Amino acid sequence: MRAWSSPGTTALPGGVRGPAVRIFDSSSESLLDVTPLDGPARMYVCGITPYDATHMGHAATYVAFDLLNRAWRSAGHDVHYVQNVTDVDDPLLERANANGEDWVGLAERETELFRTDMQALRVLPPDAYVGAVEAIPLVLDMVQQLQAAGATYDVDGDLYFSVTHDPAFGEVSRWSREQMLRVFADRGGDPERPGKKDPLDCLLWQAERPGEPAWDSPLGRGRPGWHIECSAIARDNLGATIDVQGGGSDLVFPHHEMSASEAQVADPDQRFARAYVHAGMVGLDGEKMSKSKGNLVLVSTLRESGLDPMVIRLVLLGHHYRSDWQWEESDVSAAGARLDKWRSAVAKPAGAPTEHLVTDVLTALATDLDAPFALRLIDHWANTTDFGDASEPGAGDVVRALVEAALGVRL
Ligand code: 5CA
Ligand code: ZN
Repeated sequence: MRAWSSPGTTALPGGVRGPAVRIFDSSSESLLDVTPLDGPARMYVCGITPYDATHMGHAATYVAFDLLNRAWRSAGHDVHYVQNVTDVDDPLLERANANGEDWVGLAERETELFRTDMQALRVLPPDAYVGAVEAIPLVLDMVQQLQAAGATYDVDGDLYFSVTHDPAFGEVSRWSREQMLRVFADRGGDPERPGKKDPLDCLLWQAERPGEPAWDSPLGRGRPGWHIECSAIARDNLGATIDVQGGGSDLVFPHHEMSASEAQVADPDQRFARAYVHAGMVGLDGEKMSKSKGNLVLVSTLRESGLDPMVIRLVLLGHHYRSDWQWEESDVSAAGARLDKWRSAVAKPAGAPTEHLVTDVLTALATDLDAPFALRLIDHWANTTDFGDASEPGAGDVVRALVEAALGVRL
């Protein structure tokens, strides 16, 4: 499907390059150098299930991976970025039913709103934006490979993936079996279903249910399971091994564990991703912000209230991407004041020296995307420009280009 328009990529001032990018990998619990081994950096980030509008949690996650995209580009790499849209799945069908509307119409409307939100936030679009429905042929190909590998079985017409088939199962999350079992049912799994070989096995293809959409296939009429959607789209667009598999930390298990496992059984000896990267959860009033709980602060509502999207982006960048944090109204006024201060400082004919600033900002971002530190460095530059040494003519242009290229904030 169509992605959104690119805000354009700005060159770094003076042709500087950022350092090699290091990022925290949940699987090894360590900082990994994710310099691409050959060709472009390959990144897959799990996209939305379009049954409700983009909230601050989604926005924080996509802005986090936008920083990674920009850090790789700053280091001189091309980036091949792929994102999915889960445009057929239980929560979407349930919401469409509850609204009394067509599920296709609901998915199209919310996906379009998401595109508009991402564009407003100046998030670089993926090179391939792929819906689950359009990926059905890819899913079917991959399921057939898993069948050939002997890793599938049938329960009353539904096809399951057998997790015990993968010796590396568990290595993404490193969770104990008890931890996995505790959350599986809440996160789309069906541990209690009779006839399963292992409670943790997951659906690959679900036979048609009355009143639900279904597609003809060699596996019978039905629809794809969730995890296989992402492994099939990633493999098809990016190859057997990608550099980064990304999403929010709620996807560590089962989603990223299962999709990696399926991919690794289909392509034995190939690790699905070099790094599994997870953004923290954004909450409101002490609870995770989620469409199912309904405690949402929506990007679109804030935009409609007239708030500059760059203020929203600065609120998000003010929190380290890996931390869990709560949305606070007071962050908005602080980010607004920061944006005004930066805008007035870059507009001056001369400003504080920028040589170290440029390297320090790029280094902060290349070191596990430390945006909060990068913001403080720019604050310091703006303060010095206002009250200290404003000896560099044209410094504002350098900082404007830096902030736009590395942080995605247009001043
Ligand atoms: N379609 C699947 C992924 S294949 C899905 O999880 N969709 S979603 O709409 O529920 O979430 C979209 C992205 O936002 C995911 O990466 C998810 O991890 C992230 N996300 C959801 N809620 C939050 C939150 N409260 N804070 C931060 N990120 C969140
Ligand atoms: Zn996914």
